[in-house]
This record gives sequence, structure tokens and C-alpha cells, in this order.
Amino acid sequence: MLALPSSTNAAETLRDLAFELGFDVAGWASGQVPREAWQGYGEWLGSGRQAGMTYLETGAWRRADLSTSLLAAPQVGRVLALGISHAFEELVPPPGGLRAGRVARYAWTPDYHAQIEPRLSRLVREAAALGVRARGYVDHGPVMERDLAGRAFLGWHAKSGMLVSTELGAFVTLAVLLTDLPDEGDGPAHPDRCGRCTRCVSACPTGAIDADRAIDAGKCVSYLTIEHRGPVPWERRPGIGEWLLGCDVCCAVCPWSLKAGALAQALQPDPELAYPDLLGFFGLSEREFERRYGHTAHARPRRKGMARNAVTVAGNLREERLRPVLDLAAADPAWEVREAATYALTCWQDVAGLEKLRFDPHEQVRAGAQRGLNELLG
Ligand code: B12
Ligand code: SF4
Ligand code: SF4
Repeated sequence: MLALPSSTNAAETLRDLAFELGFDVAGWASGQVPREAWQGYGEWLGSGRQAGMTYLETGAWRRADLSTSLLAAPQVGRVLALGISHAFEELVPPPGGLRAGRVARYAWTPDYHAQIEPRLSRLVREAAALGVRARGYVDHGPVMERDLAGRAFLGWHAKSGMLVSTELGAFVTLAVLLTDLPDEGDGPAHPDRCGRCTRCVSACPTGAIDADRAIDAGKCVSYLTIEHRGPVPWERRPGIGEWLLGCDVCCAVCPWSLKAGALAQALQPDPELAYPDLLGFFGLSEREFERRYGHTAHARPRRKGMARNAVTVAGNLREERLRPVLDLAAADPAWEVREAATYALTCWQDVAGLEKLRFDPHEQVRAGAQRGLNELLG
């Protein structure tokens, strides 16, 4: 029998190991990024849809040439694209505390970077043992993970902007392993399985999904609750609805997610992260918050971002049991939180609460209180 060339063996070994490590889907793509992908990225930046995420502009060109991200290798040959499901079963909120609102499913596990990076490191070590140079990325590298995953046949570029898989639906976290294995080009393109469906577009609470299958981040609840710093534009706050961190609407309504069901196996969700005690975002110093949430996605907006989100949700939900959130927010040391309290007090038609904040030391809090009073009293 003919021995297989060693690069084919290495590629197969690494893909098999990825499955052993808990990835649900894995496939190889060419390391040559097609012109339409990086041009599309440039056009998206040019249209300003990155909102405040200026880090997406830094070294934007590196997405076109992956060799700049595989240190000390002449060039990237092939890339192993990986996907792991975060389609968890619904969880029961833990007892005690004040629990309301929703956290997007990807954030139900202790930080997914921390869960996936050790798996990528294991693949890098195995690659080295096979004489292959490799480097793993999950989320924050200058790498268009969806483009790679699409060309590796893990799924297609769906109308929601997501990489959707026929097996896993849309609740898939992606990662990539850049390697210097010889490039073998891409296989066949994955067919578009959206058909005439437009559920995600109609269900998006803020109209953030554009016709070119890209997101206008400035409108997206995920951006507003995770990445946006400072006050959220007032007119966007009702659209945040009950989302404390991220948003799952476009993934949840997708028929492919419904068909796949709750099949996450490798990642373990934590009910305390899915349904955090809202009171826990107040009365903590930034350092205490970091100690409690440092290993989670909740740390990204920092304590004041989570407190801002909590009071915005309390405003939108208008449930009497959430009154303590409004009181704590109105007295919070961070002006951004007190400013968000003016919105919530307006939703609650609490003129007395707004009157108090009209004399706040911070100009933007006073402006919020005045705006609320104008809305309520004309
Ligand atoms: C910035 C960012 C955001 C921004 C902007 C979102 C956006 N759609 O661009 C915000 C904060 C809004 C966001 C939100 C979310 N995000 Co996000 N985000 C990223 C990040 C860091 C960069 C994305 C980016 O560069 N966007 C700019 C656009 C123009 O680039 P792009 O998406 O890569 O698309 C270009 C090409 O790749 C190509 N393309 C796009 N998709 C596909 C698919 C195929 C098959 C092909 C061939 C080509 C192709 O077209 C585009 C133009 O050329 C990636 C991680 C990464 N490094 O890729 C995660 C990532 C895209 N996010 C992810 C997730 C899970 C989410 C949320 C679901 C989180 C949540 N529940 O709240 C939402 C979903 C919003 C949505 N409908 O897209 C996952 C997506 C997994 C998947 N199955 O697609 C990623 C890949 C992180 C990860 N490692 O898993 N995110
Ligand atoms: S994450 Fe939410 S707000 Fe953002 S595009 Fe999807 S449905 Fe719209
Ligand atoms: S909801 Fe429909 S249109 Fe949107 S990604 Fe899923 S299949 Fe495509």
C-alpha cells in the first residue's frame, strides 16, 4: 500500500485531535484570503459600521495576509477552521439575589477564550511534534474567522451575518489554527441554505442586519451592551429590551438552530453567569468586580458597563421588584450608571427620582434627567 504524503497525515491527525478535544466541526481552508473577503471587510470599515470598535481598523490589512499572524513562518499554507457549539439547554436561574434580563449564550461559560485557548495550545504542540508550525486564534486576532470557516465548509455566510452550520445551527463559536502545511486550495463552496427565509432580519430588535449580510454594529444590541463605552444613544435603549450582555435573537430564531437543538457538549454553562444577581453589579469596587467576573465575558464591559446595562434593562422591563436596581444606579459612583438611571426613571415615569438627578455633579447626568423630565412633563 502507498504511504500517504506526510502533510496529509499531519492534516488528518490535527483534525482528528480537534474532534477529540471537543470541537464539533473542523475543516481545512486555504490560507490565501480571497480578494472579495478582505475588500468586503474594507468596505464595511469604510461605511463606518464598526461604530466605536476602532481596534478593528488597527492593522486591518493583516486580515488579507495571514502570514503576518503566523510568526517566523514564510507563509500560511492551510488553516484548520474549528467550531464548538454553545447551544446550551435553558437553565434555571439560581435561587436568591435579584435576577432579571438575559445574557447571550456564548457568555454562559467561564470565558470561552479561556476554554478554547488550552485546546488550541494542545493542537499547536501536536503540530510541532509533527514538524508543522502552527498558531491558534479565537476571536481577538486579525483574522476573519467566518471567511475561513466558510471556505472550510463548516457553514455558509447567512443573512444574519453569522456562519450557520446545517449540523449546529448558529450557536457556534469559531476558532482557527494557522499552519505552514502546504496550501491545497479550497474545496467546493458551501451552498447558501437561507433560501427565502428572512426570520433573523425581521426579528432583530434594532434593525441592525443590512441587506449585504453585514451588521451595522452601532445598532446591534451585542455591540451596545458589550463593546460600547459610555452612554448608549437614548433612542437605542428601548431596543436593548431585556439583554444584559450580548443578544441571541438572530441566532435563536434561525430554523437551523431550532433544528439542531441544544447540543452543546464540550463547554459547561454556569447558571450564575446566565442569570447573574443584578445587585452584584452595584456596591462592588471595579477591583472586586474583576475578582468575581475577571474570568468571564461579563468583564469586557467592566463593572460600570454591566451596571449600566442592568439599569437599562430594569427601565425596559418596568417590574416593581427591580426598584432596588434603580435606587442603586441613581446613587452609583460612576456617572455613566447614574446617566443610565435617568433613562430607567423616565421609563418608570418617576418624576421625583429625575428631579434629584437634575442636580447631579455630572453634566451628562443632569442632561439625562432634564431630557426625561421633558419627555414626562412636556
Ligand atoms: C467585531 C465582532 C463583532 C461585532 C460586529 C459583528 C459583525 N457581524 O461584524 C459585534 C460586537 C456587533 C459582534 C456581535 C456578535 N458576535 Co461577534 N465578532 C466580532 C469579531 C471580533 C470580528 C468580526 C468582524 O471582523 N466583523 C466585520 C465583518 C465585515 O467581518 P466578518 O464578519 O469577518 O465578515 C467578512 C468576511 O469574513 C466575509 N464573511 C463574513 N461571514 C462569512 C461567512 C462565510 C461562510 C464566508 C465565506 C465569508 C464571510 O464577509 C465579510 C466582508 O468581507 C469576530 C471574531 C473574528 N476575529 O472574526 C466575532 C464573531 C464574528 N462574533 C461571534 C458571535 C458569536 C457574535 C454574537 C452572536 C454574540 C452575541 N450573542 O451577542 C453577535 C452576533 C451579531 C451578528 N449577527 O453578527 C462569532 C460568530 C460565530 C459564527 N457562528 O458566525 C465570532 C466569529 C467570534 C468567535 N470566535 O466565535 N461581534
Ligand atoms: S445580535 Fe441582536 S441586535 Fe445584533 S444583529 Fe443579531 S438580533 Fe440584531
Ligand atoms: S434565520 Fe433564516 S435568513 Fe436568517 S440566517 Fe437563519 S436561515 Fe438564514
